[in-house]
Amino acid sequence: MGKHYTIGIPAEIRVIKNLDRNTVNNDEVAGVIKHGGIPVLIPTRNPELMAQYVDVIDGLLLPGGPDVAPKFYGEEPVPNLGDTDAFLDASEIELVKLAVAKHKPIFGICRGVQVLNVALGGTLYQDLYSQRNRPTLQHYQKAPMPQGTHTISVTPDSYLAKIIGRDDTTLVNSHHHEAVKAVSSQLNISALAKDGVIEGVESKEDDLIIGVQWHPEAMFRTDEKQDALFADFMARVEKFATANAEADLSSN
Ligand SMILES: [Mn+2]
Repeated sequence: MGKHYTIGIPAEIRVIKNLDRNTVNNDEVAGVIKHGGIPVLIPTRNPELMAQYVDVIDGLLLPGGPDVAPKFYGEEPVPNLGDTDAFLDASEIELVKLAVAKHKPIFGICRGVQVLNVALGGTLYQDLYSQRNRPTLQHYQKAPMPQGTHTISVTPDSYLAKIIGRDDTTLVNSHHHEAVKAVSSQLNISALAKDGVIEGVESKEDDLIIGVQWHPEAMFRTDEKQDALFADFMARVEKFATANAEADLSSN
């Protein structure tokens, strides 16, 4: 691609551990750079500035991170809820709403799926193991992150199926104890674990939003399917940026 598109990645600030510095997962940055994007880290202490950030990015990558504060979907915290940061949540929820309104593609990873769902009106399990009354697989793996541990069933006719196929033996890594509970009315389920836990969501009407509950950024270097998720993201960014530019021209 000729133009380098800018990809906003919200930066976590480790307030929880009293480390006052912006951090982001290097692997997500590396995946974007590999496919020609320019990552732009977005500080997350000022949710009111997110409209300005959305104006300067072409796509939004929501990385993994802490749990989502349950107040954002109308619940009180249960005992097994993990670390949360309401400024990070508020900033990312604002980014999702604005990116959707301005047709900027989104790629959500792990926590990113959860933020997507909450921003668009869905709810979460705060903790799968204490809240889900069904047999549940190990979703917080003890294997190294680049290694897949549980399989997924990809929804027929989903956009995700076009990217990674529907091989029932596809292994993904898993590092979560939260998961989507009630799916947003704006999203479809694109993948399930064999225990029924939701592992992927995507937009209903187009390919603006793709979210996966696993960590492709830890696998893309050695796994073609996971690499394809980053390639597809940048292709979507180029497609929507071109369409947005044409729409701007015709409205002037
Ligand atoms: Mn999982």
